[in-house]
Amino acid sequence: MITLYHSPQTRSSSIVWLLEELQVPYETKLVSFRRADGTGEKDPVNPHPHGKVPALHDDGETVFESSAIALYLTDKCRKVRLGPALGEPKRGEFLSWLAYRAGVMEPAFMERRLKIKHIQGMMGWAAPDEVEEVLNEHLAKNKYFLGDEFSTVDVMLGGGLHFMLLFKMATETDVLKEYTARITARPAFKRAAERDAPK
Ligand SMILES: N[C@@H](CCC(=O)N[C@@H](CS)C(=O)NCC(=O)O)C(=O)O
Repeated sequence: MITLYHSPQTRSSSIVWLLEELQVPYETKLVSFRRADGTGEKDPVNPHPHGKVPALHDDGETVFESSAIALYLTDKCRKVRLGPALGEPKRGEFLSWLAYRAGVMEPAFMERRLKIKHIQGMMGWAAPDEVEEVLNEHLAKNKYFLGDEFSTVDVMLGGGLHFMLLFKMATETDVLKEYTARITARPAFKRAAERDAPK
């Protein structure tokens, strides 16, 4: 049984959405974590080395960090195809966009929110305006990140983008609005949101 260490309405919610898309049995273990407002604490049951969510246990394996968990699940649970397998066309593009959420998009928008000066050539990510340009340009030409095929990238990067727009960390454009409306209309997204809703 897949166990997701989870806290509602956090980055681990993307993994709940992914598990719903993949239609595999899973359980969630709700854990506490250190919040930005100073409340909460690391939960000793959470296997993430920094006590962050998400983390996952499956079949004797521990996986932490959203991108790693997303790739692990997409590769392992292939009853539903959510991206090209190793050796298939577009695998490189799939991996690149999958890494882009935690490696480029999140730090860029966080840099903007915290008013950190971007130093070209030093930061490991691109400046927020440039990230927005790339995302808008790509999604203006493609229904989903991989073209016509919905994939894990839309759950992870698209879901992250949806969150950034909701919290005004990214600039709303018609292209991004239409794209995020398209992906959040999916039944699996709605099931995950219902599961996460405050009771
Ligand atoms: N790089 C991690 C980020 C995970 C993360 O920071 N999650 C937040 C909740 S949304 C957290 O657990 N924060 C607690 C902390 O920073 O100690 C990933 O992509 O999975």
